[in-house]
Amino acid sequence: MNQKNSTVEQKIKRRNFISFGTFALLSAAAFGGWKWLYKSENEEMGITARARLPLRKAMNKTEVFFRNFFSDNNLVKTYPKSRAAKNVRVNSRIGLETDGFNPEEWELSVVKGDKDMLKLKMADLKALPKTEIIFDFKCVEGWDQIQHWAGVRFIDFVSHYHLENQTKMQYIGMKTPNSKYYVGLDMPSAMHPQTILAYEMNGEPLTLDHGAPLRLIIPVKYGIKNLKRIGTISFSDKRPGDYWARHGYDYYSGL
Ligand SMILES: Nc1nc2c(c(=O)[nH]1)N[C@H]1C(S)=C(S)[C@@H](COP(=O)(O)O)O[C@H]1N2
Ligand SMILES: [Mo]
Repeated sequence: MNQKNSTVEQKIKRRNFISFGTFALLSAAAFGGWKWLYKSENEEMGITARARLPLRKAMNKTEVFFRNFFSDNNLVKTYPKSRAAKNVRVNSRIGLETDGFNPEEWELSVVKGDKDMLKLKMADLKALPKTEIIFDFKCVEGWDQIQHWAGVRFIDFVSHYHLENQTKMQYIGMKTPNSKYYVGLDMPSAMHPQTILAYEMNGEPLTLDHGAPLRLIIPVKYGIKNLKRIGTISFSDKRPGDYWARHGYDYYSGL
């Protein structure tokens, strides 16, 4: 072997040593990081699916970033009526079981405080200003459709019933009359000017499949948060339970 070749060989050996060393170091760091994450505490149970606390913290940071980025004044894109689907998709029907539910006897319960409950009938809601919206409804399962809904804007509802103290809280919870489907909403999204308590679709009263007599239309969120057949609305500073968040979906579920 001549002089030249052996220096080349030495160089290769050194390179191999360096790259193996780097690999070993990085592996150790990755393993350490994994162990740290694995050993760290779980977030508080019961509200969302379980995640290690540091991960939950990171997720909350991203959520706050997007919340600020898409803040209140940003409106969701709307469309002309002619673009609205005639055959509106029905997705899922949790909490819409026919267990003795009678839309004629339906009332909306609004929990204002411990012993303070509003009970409203359809006529009360219809007496408020009606707003319509045509927008692209998006389901996390991967479909979307331009749909036409109408009802009372949540902010109009709040000011008419003087719910200012309640809406100073951080969250709203809504559930079906049988409590089988329920959603938690951050207050800014609920108070977004395009959020509607809807009683009409394509100019007609809602059908049972679409959430008659009253459903939530919240265009800044994915379909999962658009609760059909609202029974109760309540307010809190703690995150209310959320059906799909409990099954591992993102609690915020914003677009
Ligand atoms: N009560 C109730 N509301 C619900 C659901 C449900 O299963 N039960 N599914 C949600 C989901 S995942 C979507 S995409 C929309 C679908 O609304 P649609 O059936 O009117 O298209 O309703 C939401 N609201
Ligand atoms: Mo959905």
